Amino acid sequence: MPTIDRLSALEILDSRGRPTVKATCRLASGAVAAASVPSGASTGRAEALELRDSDASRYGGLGCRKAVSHVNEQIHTALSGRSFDTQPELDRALLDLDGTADKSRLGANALLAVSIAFARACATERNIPLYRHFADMLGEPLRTLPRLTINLFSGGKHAGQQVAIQDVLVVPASARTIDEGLAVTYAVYQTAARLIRDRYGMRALTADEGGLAPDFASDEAMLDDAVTAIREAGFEPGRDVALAVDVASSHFYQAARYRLGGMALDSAGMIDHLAGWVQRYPIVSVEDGLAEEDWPHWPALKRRIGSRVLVLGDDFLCTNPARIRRAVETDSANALLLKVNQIGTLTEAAEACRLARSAGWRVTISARSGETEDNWLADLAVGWAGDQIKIGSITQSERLAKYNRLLEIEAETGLPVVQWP
Ligand code: 2PG
Ligand code: MG
Repeated sequence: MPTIDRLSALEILDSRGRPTVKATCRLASGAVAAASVPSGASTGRAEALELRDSDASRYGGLGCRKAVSHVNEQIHTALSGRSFDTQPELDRALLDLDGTADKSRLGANALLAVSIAFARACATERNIPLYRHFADMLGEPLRTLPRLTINLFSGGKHAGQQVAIQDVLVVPASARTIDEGLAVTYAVYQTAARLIRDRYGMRALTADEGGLAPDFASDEAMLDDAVTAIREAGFEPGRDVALAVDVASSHFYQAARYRLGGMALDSAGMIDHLAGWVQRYPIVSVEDGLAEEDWPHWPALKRRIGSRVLVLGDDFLCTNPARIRRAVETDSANALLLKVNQIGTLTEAAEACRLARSAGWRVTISARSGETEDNWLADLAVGWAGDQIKIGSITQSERLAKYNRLLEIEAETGLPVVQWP
């Protein structure tokens, strides 16, 4: 039975140069492992609280020294010497110690770093790969590798709001392996970079997740350019390479209106607008098509486009079991975007995953816009049999750490990639 010998943490920097938490867990057996946690920019209001120092003189208040000291002091003191048979037992102890609904006392960043470091130390102790340990946690066999969804263009909060949509992603739909999917995406990305240079006279300047971010004239121009890049790279849009969009509409929803492209649409108008995109473009997934609090209209969105595309909830669901239950009951979506740091422990994220699956939904396992070089996300996506994985673009090391880990897992297991769409 894994017994905790020592828990410690360090403040490190993420891909935006902002502080985050890296925790290390040493077990009595001598097994030791570390894990670091990511951080979002376009966050949902129902997310667990990321504890920041709020000391304006240091990192603009974003320091994580308090969260780090909570691991080094309170969490270490409370948990060292104790044995935890399973991940839920460890996570239960963390939740009890924090005692708040939103993890605001110790910080979701502190709790999650410990939760994942413990999982990784247990995998080390069991002498198995992390993806297998994650699969055991869910009680599922290893089945598939996730289909890639890779950031090509960015707008919204990830690129200074030059257009409303936050991300346009390519889905290498006909690729049979991760390896092939990455090669296809490279071709599309390089073609898009050339197109941006010719059309916008711009070097390939990139947004937070490595997406290209020129001054698109409109959301439709962004989608048109994506289709052109797919075609000019030699692929058939929709058949070889499809598109996914993260509309992230909570971030342009004010006073019951969606403000995009000079329009102010009500919810029915926004649903019409999205249905038009789904008809005109080879889109297979629409994330946060409506705002996180626009509950009354999500069922209509699902009815309208749900037979053709994933109606995917990110800020809408926040990997929160209570919100997912409500969305299942009201038939408001057909897919969950799963980000463990939205909820704060592996056990609660696993419950979110189970709920989505038992409703027959698809699950997309996602990184955050602020990431570290840690690669546990790839193991999680395989272990929890994610249908899709969303890591960002293929140009920055904090993203490539995960893509490269997927390549390793593919070589090691030979598992097939999920057939989708
Ligand atoms: C999202 C994520 C990742 P962030 O909205 O899906 O793209 O962004 O981490 O900023 O919330
Ligand atoms: Mg999103």
